[in-house]
Amino acid sequence: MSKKFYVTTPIYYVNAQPHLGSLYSTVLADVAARWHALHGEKTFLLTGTDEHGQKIAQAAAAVQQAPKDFVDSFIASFKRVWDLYEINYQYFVRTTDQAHVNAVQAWIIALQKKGDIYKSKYQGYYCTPCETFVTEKDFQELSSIPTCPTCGRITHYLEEESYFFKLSAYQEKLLDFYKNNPDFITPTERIHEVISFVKSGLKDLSISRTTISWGIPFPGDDRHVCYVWADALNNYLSAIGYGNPERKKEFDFWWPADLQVLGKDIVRFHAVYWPAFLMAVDLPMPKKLLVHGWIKIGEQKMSKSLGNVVDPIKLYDTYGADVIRYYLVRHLAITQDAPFTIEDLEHRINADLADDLGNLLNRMMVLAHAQQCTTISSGQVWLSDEIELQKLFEDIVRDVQADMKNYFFHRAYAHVWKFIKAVNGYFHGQEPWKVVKSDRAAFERIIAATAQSLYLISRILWPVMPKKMNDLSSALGVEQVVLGQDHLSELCSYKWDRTFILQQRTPLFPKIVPATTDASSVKQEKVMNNIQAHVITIDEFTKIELLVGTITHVALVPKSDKLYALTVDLGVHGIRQVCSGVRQHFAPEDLLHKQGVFVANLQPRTMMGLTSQGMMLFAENPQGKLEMVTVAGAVAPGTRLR
Ligand code: ME8
Ligand code: MG
Repeated sequence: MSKKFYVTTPIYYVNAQPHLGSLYSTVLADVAARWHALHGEKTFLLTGTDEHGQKIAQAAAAVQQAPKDFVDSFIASFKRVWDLYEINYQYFVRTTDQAHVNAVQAWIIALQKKGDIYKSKYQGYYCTPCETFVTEKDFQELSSIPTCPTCGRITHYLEEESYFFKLSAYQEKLLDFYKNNPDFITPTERIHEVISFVKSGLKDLSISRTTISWGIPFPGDDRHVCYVWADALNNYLSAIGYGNPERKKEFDFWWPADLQVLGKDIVRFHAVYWPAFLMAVDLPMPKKLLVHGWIKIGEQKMSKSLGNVVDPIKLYDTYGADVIRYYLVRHLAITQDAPFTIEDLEHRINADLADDLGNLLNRMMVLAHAQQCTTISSGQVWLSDEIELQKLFEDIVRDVQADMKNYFFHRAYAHVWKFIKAVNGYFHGQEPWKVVKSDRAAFERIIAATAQSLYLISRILWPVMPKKMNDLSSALGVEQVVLGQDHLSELCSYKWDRTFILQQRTPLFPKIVPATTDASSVKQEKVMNNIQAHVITIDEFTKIELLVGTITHVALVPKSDKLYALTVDLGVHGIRQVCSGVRQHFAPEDLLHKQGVFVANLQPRTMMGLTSQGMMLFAENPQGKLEMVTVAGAVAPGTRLR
């Protein structure tokens, strides 16, 4: 039976559409899975969505939707992005799935039986964006409200009854585990921060909440819901059948995970809590965590809450999937944080893909077709230049394998480019366009060696650019990669004896006209989704004159069932007439003598023949009725808001 490879991505919060950061982790997992598939292994890529907890409940409430309707509304766009980017996932887990709910409850019941859970009270700080309890050792002084050690945002104080998991009991076991498995995390250096966190002392972990209701009911106590991370981490088990006796065989086949991909923001959850959760139910540890850095925009992490995210669909529309996959894997080193810029993206696409690889293929194709040399048979006699290329490839495959063992994708694929450059150098140096005039056999040998090389490239780059490399296979007239077939063995002992029937093809990697620096920032804007309103400066804000005014008269406007003409006392700024379309929402006496907030320096407008010298502010309540914006205590008319 072939080996198996089970790889997971984080499950993403569904409070926004997927962005380039979520795509990055998912592509890395997909490339790892395809790399193992290339060995003939049976692979399982799991991805999905994290749908419970306070953060999601708040996001749903903000748009007045029921949490389940709210989370449902994001699923199609996640799946669409994964499909566009050729993510070959075997299962998409949702934490609101009944199977997941059952598995989490089964896990809690197992912990209860074991005596690892007790009831107490949580008193301390909580970061809702990170859904994390912030322990005292995360902040030094308690003179002010602590900020979250992960995201730096202000936390809030919580005091509630809670069930606790005896995390402290696992401190020594965890330390032993790290010691015996120094390669548990890639890159290995990251394990040091984990060890020092655990060494500094683990407190028991609160795993239930009573002040929120959007979560999995806690077994045996309906007033509690499961803490979202205790719920979410178990997706890696629930998706393959944990807790379901009918799926035991399947679960035993896939677990433990061979690789778990995640960003460095959530390493503590995956390298401390998660192993302890597994130890508590006597399950083996995942074999490896791949912890990558952050994609940044300028100096800041790309994130939903900052609203500086790049939209993968817009990128796809402009560049296509495979070149973006290539860029993410090859040019963002997993060991580092890296800024994303359109300028760099376009530069790399042109340099690596259009100039190096695409051009090699084009030149060979044009020449081969012009000379009717499109059928390439095996049995060439190679000379020293070709033998050198063959040796180089043997080294390259070994180097690629070594780096892929640690999932250092950027290094692995840099080796492949050494080979591509060498083949380019070979082709150029041999001058087949001249050779053909005097030595047909030599010409055919050059074309053949180039075709053999391109064939190897099409296989070894397939995990990163599956569609383009299948196109390359077709252009060479050979079969495409078959999932689960051991192609890698062939590459390791390649005989340079394939036969090819070259096809006419349009260029594989068209060159992009690179934008000038100015234009590229415009292009970059275009691929970004600024979720938040455009950021303004304080100077821009102070241009808006917001004044408190007292309504001294409310008049109906003839022929209008919407408008009132308000007379507003703005103190030293004078008496104004302000038209307001709120007649459906307020009777005149609701407004009369009230203080409201007015935009006082709007250009005057004519409404139903009346001049309006300002705008009164309102906010819509959940029932769709308007509420007045006012100040909590009486202030002098004309007081400026600031
Ligand atoms: O944390 N650069 O979900 P999340 C690189 N639901 N990767 C990034 C990134 C960036 N700028 N931004 C996000 C959660 N990511 C939890 C996970 S798992 C049981 C629960 C990627 O939607 C990266 O993998 O905030 C990061 O860890 C993950 O998205 C966080 O996604
Ligand atoms: Mg996050």
